[in-house]
Amino acid sequence: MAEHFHVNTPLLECMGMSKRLGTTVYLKMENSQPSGSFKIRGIGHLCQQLARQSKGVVCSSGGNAGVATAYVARKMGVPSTIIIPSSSPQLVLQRLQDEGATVKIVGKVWDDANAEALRLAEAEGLTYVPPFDHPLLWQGHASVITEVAASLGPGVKPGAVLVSVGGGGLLCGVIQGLKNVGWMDVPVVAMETVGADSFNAAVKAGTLVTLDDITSEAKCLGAKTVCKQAFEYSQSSELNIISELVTDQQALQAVQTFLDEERVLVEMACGAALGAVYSGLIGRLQDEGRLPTLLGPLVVIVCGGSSINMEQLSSLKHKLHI
Ligand code: PLV
Repeated sequence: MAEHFHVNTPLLECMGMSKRLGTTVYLKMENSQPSGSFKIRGIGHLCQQLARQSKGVVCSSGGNAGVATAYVARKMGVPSTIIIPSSSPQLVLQRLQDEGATVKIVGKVWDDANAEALRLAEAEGLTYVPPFDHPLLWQGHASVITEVAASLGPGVKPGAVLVSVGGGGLLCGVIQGLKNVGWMDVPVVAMETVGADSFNAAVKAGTLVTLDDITSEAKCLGAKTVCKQAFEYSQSSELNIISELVTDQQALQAVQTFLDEERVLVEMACGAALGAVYSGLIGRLQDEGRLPTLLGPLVVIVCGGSSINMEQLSSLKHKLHI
């Protein structure tokens, strides 16, 4: 059996973003993972640990955790059931079915689908694969930073790392990775969209917050409550996590600019992180002194995502009046 399911992704210098910021920007191309997103790192690791003897796995997902689970399960020869909410686009359903998964559509947002996944795991004795809240996921995701360190080479340290936050699994993995390579002092800019902002709401409130609803079109960022570990990291005086938001329009504009300039199509969940550069937010944070002068290159985790194609992009543009 494979040691792991993810690939070592390229770290590419991004001329367009570097020009905008006046500092070197590197893109960690997680969109080029076999499942189309970083999720395969953590989910591959978790399934290796927990699902070897399993009679089946069940995952609740906005889309990408499901695709990663279905991919890993197929490679392991284990049946998979993926529960997605009705807000996930049709193309994800197709992608999951192509991976051989049994797909159920339950509820309106991820939290609804998750309740069903937990019920099914219990009732049918399936291994539950959480999309973002598990230490094994974070351990798996941490490899993204180990790879960045290896690519940058000795003596080069990022000035900051830019990530999108949904349930906070990627953020926890990135922090774990920064700890592993001795980069705990590197600031992390944690991006969400307005309307899928459970991390930002928790940071502002000083306690975990459950949103009433997910009103953003970045459905893969749509966990109503961020995981506890992500919130706890935000409270740690040893870490510098800057929580910021972009609008849906800014996230979608970022997806378009990225497609135009880098010729890569990613979903809005990823557009949230890209939007921090393209909307001028990073520059503004620096001007305001909230982001320290970057002492090294900015590393953007291009988390990717499969919930996008040209038709979906047009439909989102129409919906968001762009
Ligand atoms: N998406 C999860 C949770 O959805 C999922 O089920 O796929 N970028 C992309 C492309 C994503 O798909 C996700 C998470 C994130 C970023 C955020 O990662 P997280 O949840 O670990 O913070 C509800």
